Amino acid sequence: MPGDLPPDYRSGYVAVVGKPNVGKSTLINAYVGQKVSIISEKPQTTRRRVLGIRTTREAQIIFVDTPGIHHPLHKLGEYMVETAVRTIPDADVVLFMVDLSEPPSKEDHEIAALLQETAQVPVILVLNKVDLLPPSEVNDRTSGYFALGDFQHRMMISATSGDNRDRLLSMVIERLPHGPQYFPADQFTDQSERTIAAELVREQALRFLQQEVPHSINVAIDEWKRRRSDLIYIGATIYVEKESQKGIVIGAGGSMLKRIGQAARAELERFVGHQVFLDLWVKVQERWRRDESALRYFGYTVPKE
Ligand SMILES: Nc1nc2c(ncn2[C@@H]2O[C@H](COP(=O)(O)OP(=O)(O)OP(=O)(O)O)[C@@H](O)[C@H]2O)c(=O)[nH]1
Ligand SMILES: [Mg+2]
Repeated sequence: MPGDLPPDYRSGYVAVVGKPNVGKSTLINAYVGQKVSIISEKPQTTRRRVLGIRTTREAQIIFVDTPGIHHPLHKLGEYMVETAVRTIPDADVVLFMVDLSEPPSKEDHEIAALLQETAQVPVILVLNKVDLLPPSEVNDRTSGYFALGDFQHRMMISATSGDNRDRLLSMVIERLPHGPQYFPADQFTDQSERTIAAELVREQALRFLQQEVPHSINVAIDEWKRRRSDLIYIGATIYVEKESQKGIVIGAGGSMLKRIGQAARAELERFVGHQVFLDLWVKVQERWRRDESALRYFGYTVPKE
């Protein structure tokens, strides 16, 4: 009950930004204890702003997952970068995440400069994937990242193995303002069931497909029906940009679509807690990532200010 909150209760928005593939979504899912954002080993997985909410007795931490900031090659990419950049001024704390398994890149430098210019709030430099770095290289690698800018708060973590995850969370909570619970204590995201379901299908497409094909995919949920008390029917369409990609997604004798479908169904069942019948279709929407109206149709639009 909000009325029962202690007077020193803290709450606020924590934007997690960085270049693609550094582990932003992995960390947020770990904090929330649910898959609110999909994860893949391929860059540019997250396309939208996704809230991951963790409510404890001392604080409500609203993590804002963002698309990786990069040099966009099409309108979808521009939308993604703008979405990420726009979260910065509204945050109470910013986590700037980098990947310790690689040296700093041009993108890391650019994001660091952007943050130093625009962030009016505490920025914590989060050096992720420490588990991949041999101990003898830690000093050299971290000093490369410290040189990105004057970040007073820093934490070396592993989002997957959990090293320093709790310490980073305490560091975040200490920097949040006093405030109420903005969301009910049992709400863990702002994403609808259907949106999460579409993303779970896309996650499996990202996993099994290679090169440009997985990035050319968009998934839409067309139907969601409870067939029995313990069975949900989900009809979904996988959109690709070209006829040749449609062939790849379907695979010889439908083998690829079957693989994606089976793996996605298992994820969906875990998510809804019921048996799922997943009906997958593949359609071509020519060059949709460059087409303003197709992007609008799929819901990739930046609200007007
Ligand atoms: N070894 C290791 N791998 C990690 C760690 N954190 C994330 N990963 C892996 O890094 C890859 C990218 O993780 P994501 O969470 O999708 O990265 P992201 O920053 O959200 O990427 P975008 O959404 O593309 O911007 C996945 O294969 C993760 O399993 C870590 O601490 N250690
Ligand atoms: Mg992500």
